[in-house]
Amino acid sequence: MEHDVPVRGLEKRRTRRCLVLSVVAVLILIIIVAVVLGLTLTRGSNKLKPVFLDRCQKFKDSNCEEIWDAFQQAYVNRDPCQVPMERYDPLIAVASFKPSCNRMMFWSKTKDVVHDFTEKRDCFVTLEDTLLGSVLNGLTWCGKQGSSETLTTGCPGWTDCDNNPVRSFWNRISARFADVACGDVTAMLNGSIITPFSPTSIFASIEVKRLNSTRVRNLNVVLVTQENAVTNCTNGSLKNLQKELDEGIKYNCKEVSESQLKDCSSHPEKPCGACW
Ligand SMILES: *[C@@H]1O[C@H](CO)[C@@H](O)[C@H](O)[C@H]1NC(C)=O
Ligand SMILES: *[C@@H]1O[C@H](CO)[C@@H](O)[C@H](O)[C@H]1NC(C)=O
Ligand SMILES: *[C@@H]1O[C@H](CO)[C@@H](O)[C@H](O)[C@H]1NC(C)=O
Ligand SMILES: *[C@H]1O[C@@H](CO)[C@H](O)[C@@H](O)[C@@H]1NC(C)=O
Repeated sequence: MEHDVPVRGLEKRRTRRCLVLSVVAVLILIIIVAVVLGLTLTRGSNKLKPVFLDRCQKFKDSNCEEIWDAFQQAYVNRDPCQVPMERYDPLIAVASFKPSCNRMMFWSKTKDVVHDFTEKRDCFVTLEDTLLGSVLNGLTWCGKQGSSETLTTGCPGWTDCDNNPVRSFWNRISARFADVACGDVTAMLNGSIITPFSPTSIFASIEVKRLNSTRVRNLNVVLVTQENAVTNCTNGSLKNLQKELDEGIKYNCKEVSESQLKDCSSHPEKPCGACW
C-alpha cells in the first residue's frame, strides 16, 4: 500500500501529459488547416496579378508594377457597381498608348473574324493588340468595400450594372484608342445582323464619336458578309454612322465575304490593304 500512492501519482501525471499532448496536437492541426486555408484563399483572391504581370512583361520597356498599381486603384475597396470609366484615367496616364496611324482596326460583332485576320496579317492593330487590351483580354475582376483584394469570381457581369469594373475598363480604353486614331481608320462590321452599326455597341456609343477630323482622314468600313448576309452597305444604320462622323472624315463601305478574308489571311505575302 505504501507504493500505491507514488504509482497512482505517476499514472495521474501520465494521464495529464497525455491530455496536454493531445491538446497540443489538436492545436497544431488547427493551425495547419488555418494556414493552408488562408494561403488558398489569398491565392484565390489574388489570381489576377500574376497573369497581369506575365502578359504585361511581353511588352518591352513597360513599367508593369506601376501599371498594375494604377489599374487596381480604379476598383479596389469599392462597390463593384460604382466604378465609372473615369476611375481608369490614372491607368491611361501611366500606360503608354502609341497610335499606329493607318493601321488602326475597330470592330463590332466580328470579334473572332477580326482577330483571326489581324493575327495572321500583321497589317492592322486592334484594341486587343495594345498593352492594356491584351493584358486584360478575357479576364474578369472586381473589388469590394472594406478590402484591398482583387477578386476574380462573384463579380458583376457586363450587363448587371453600368459602372462595373470590367465594362468601365473597356469603355475607357476604347475611348482612348479612338482619341489617338489617325490617318486611315478601318472598322470591321457584321453583315449577318440586322443592324451592323448598333447604337448600343462600344463602337457606336464611344469610339465613332471620338474620331477627330484633325487626325483621321478616312473611315473604311469592311462589312463582313457570309452566305446568310442579311444586309449590305446601303443599310440605314450605316447611313447613321456616316452622319455621326466628325465633318471632314471621309467614309466608305465595302462588302467583303468571310471566305475572301480567310483566303487573304492565308496569303500573308500579299500587300496589306489588297484584301478588299
Ligand atoms: C456576325 O454575327 C453572327 C450572329 O451573332 C455570328 O454568327 C457571325 O459569326 C458574325 N460574323 C462575323 C463575320 O463575325
Ligand atoms: C477635334 O479636336 C479639336 C482640337 O483638339 C477639338 O476642338 C474638337 O472638338 C474635336 N472634335 C471632336 C469631334 O472630338
Ligand atoms: C442591299 O439590300 C437591299 C435590301 O436590304 C436591297 O434592296 C439592295 O438591292 C441591296 N443592294 C445591293 C447592292 O446588293
Ligand atoms: C438596317 O438599318 C436599320 C436602321 O435604319 C434598320 O432598323 C434595319 O432594319 C436595317 N436592316 C435591314 C436588314 O434592312
